[in-house]
Amino acid sequence: MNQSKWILPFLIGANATNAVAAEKPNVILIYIDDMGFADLTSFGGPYQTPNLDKLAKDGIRFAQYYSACPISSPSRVAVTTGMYPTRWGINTFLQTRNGNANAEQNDFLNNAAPSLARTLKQNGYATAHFGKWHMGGGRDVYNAPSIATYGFDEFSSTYESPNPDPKLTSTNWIWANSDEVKRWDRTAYFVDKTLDFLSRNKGNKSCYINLWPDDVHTPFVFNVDSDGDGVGDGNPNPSNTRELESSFTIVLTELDKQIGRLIQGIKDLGLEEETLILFTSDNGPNPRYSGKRTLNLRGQKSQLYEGGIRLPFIAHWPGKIAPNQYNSQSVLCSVDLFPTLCSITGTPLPNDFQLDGLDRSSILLGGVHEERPQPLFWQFGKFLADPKSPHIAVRDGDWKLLVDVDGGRTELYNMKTDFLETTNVASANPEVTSRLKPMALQWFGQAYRQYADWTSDVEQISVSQVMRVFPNPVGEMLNIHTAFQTYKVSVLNLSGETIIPGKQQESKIDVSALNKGIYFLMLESENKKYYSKFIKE
Ligand SMILES: [Ca+2]
Ligand SMILES: [Ca+2]
Repeated sequence: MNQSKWILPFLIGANATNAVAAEKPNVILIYIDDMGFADLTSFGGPYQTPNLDKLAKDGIRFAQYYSACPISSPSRVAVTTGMYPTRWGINTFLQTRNGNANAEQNDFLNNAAPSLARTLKQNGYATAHFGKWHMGGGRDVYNAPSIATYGFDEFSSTYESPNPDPKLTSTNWIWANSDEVKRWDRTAYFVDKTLDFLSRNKGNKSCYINLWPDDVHTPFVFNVDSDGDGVGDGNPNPSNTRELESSFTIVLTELDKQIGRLIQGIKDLGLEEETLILFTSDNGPNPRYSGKRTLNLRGQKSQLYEGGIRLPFIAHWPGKIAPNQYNSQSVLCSVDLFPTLCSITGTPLPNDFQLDGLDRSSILLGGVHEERPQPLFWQFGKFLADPKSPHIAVRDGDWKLLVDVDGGRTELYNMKTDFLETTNVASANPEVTSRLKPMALQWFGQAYRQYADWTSDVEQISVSQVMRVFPNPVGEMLNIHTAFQTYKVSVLNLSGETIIPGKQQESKIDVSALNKGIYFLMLESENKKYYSKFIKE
């Protein structure tokens, strides 16, 4: 400290960078897919997760962290926007256009919504998304905006995104054994990209990175090792074994190993004390294996009972977060991460929308319990919700009330005395029920699709910065629109092989000779590559 004070006046440039790095930690948000509350040993479960348990031991664990929705797409929207996802017209998993219409939801997150990555980028962060996206793109949705337009400098994602990485997308589906990076190597691939991004920005810019693996979502695919020598044969386990608990534990072990490698890699880069790691899941488990993955919390993925939304949460930042902390009292929610991270990094909040989350930085960093000053709300799938749970929920203090959108199926539980939600005490507590039920329904009436049709008359940030492709689907001629001065656009097949090589600054590509099907466009500019998909009719 003293030393840098002495050096500062003479080396303003270099020290300005260091000072910024000291105030603004790298932030890595590890967002596991379908991980149950008790998948980690440190959260009471029966499985072995030594690396994740060390992460928990060296930081702080929370017992009452909630996802804003018990399923992928809206959960991810909540983290991205800091807002309840139903406001943006996303209430269940994004699927085909027809399926989305049936669920009364949009095909993708509006890129004019607040974005945590974009907001941090405006404060000088380098930003990257590595892993599953599922906020638009895939199936027959071809018009989802590029991940770049949400404020990410770099990205690599899967089929369920507007920018599928060809190495992960050899076919028109979420995974295939013909993918260059095998299903069981995906987490390693995303960890490699995370470490590479940190390494390239070290000493220059602080990083915000989404590390959003496909694990531990079904199918549980692993590299079969038939002779048991620790080296896989290169073949996936048979399809009828891909939901078994024995397969799940193999995938969980591999995930744990890769996160261990990430933490070691951050240490090796000398960035441990400059890096805040947040670890959690997007929604509860499936299958739940008789409650082993939820510590007997009721329900699972796709339900508003605790098993669907209460998830493991770890914050790790050596030197800033004291080790061995466990906070069982404070209620946190995924919508809090946006304002909390803005607070920690000294980043101004966007002022065009009111965020639903709260700045919980003091709890996150210090573990000091604070009551939540306002209730939390959930909505899941007005029409498609699993009938095992009502569609709307509210948590206010120790009380949690669930109710259907039509006012039916009212259930009340006390989270202090009955967090397993065994006994509905709605009729035994009429004054609580008559307060919370209208509150929940009123919230739903106000929030449901509130900004679903919102359009901005301000030019959307960087929509055209990377690439816009039209028409799509395409008959003969494809038009490219990009703000890059120098670029090259090639057409690749789904195996990533170039079939129409790019020419400099070409804005129209004749695709009349291509067979019907789905192809990638690859834009190369300033030593970066961006991918978009199009369909040839
Ligand atoms: Ca999920
Ligand atoms: Ca072997």
